[in-house]
Amino acid sequence: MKTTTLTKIMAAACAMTFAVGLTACGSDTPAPPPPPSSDAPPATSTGNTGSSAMGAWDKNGDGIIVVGFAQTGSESGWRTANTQSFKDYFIPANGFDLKFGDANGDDATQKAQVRDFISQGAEVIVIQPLSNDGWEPVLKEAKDAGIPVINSDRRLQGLDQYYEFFFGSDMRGEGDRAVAWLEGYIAANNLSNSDIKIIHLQGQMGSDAQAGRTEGLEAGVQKNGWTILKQQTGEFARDKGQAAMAAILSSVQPTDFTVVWGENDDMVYGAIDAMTAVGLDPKDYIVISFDGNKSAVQMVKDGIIDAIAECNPLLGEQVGKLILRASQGEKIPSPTFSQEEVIDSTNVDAKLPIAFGS
Ligand code: GYE
Repeated sequence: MKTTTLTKIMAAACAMTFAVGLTACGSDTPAPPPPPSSDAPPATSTGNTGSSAMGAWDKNGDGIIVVGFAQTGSESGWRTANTQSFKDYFIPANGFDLKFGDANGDDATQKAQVRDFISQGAEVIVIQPLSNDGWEPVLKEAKDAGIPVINSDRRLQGLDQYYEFFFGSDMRGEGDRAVAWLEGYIAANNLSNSDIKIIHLQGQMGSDAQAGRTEGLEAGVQKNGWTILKQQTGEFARDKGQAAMAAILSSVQPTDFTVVWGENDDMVYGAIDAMTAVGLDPKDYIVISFDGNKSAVQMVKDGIIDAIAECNPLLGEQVGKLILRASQGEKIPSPTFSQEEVIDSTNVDAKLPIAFGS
């Protein structure tokens, strides 16, 4: 059991009395907090419909809405599942023609692709931004061209006036839920806040997904007196997570840290690779991840990962249906967040069969 093995790590670094307290631990699985929901007012109709059956956003009235989709790249399992969900739903049979923009992890490329969508006359643009920075001029251009913009996945903070609605995850909520899980774990296992020493692998800097999850952790650290021992980005990718963790492990002792907080599953896989490469057993540490790919959920089942703050990538159909409603003149509540919770040993059997990806 995790807390027994964790005892070994802590016992080497902490006072004997504390180690004895750990050995006497009980359940390690607090209940997750309730999921978040939209903080926006209920939908109302503006009565604004176009001539096409597809509504006002089908400007040329041919029954198909041309959607420019600005995707970040293919950095993670989450991203692969997310891309597929858009390609599956945004098809002519559902009234869509999807123009796919792959930014390949580059901010400037992504903004250039959105400008191309504008100049090529896309009827709607969906933006899943790499980062939060520098979007205002591009969004103004779309507005001036009369092209509705939808923001999904990572929220463009502070730019709500430029998009029709946001649909995706509450990233700060995910960070807060992971913190609440760790607080519960500490209480259930009679751990001490002073022994929570964290290696923090951050996602792509400047993205809402990184910022929200990091802010949640930093608020938890501040509130509880935990320590962040090392903080480094792995850009949401397995190889970069592995490299970041390997570099960190070359400068810390195995007993210096007790927690690995990785801001997505892929970086956590990389961190685990780096740990095992130097003979560390991830089961001896508290490992917290984000997303919930099937392999990661299996690792919760196997006791390797302790908790995953869920993040739903399957946004394509939901975004598509909201676009159709908005095109018929309905005001879509914004922001609208996916319902998400924490996966741990208490609910892993229910979560494993429905987990996304591989
Ligand atoms: O957590 C990560 C991906 O924006 C929610 O991006 C998304 C994040 C996700 O690369 O795996």
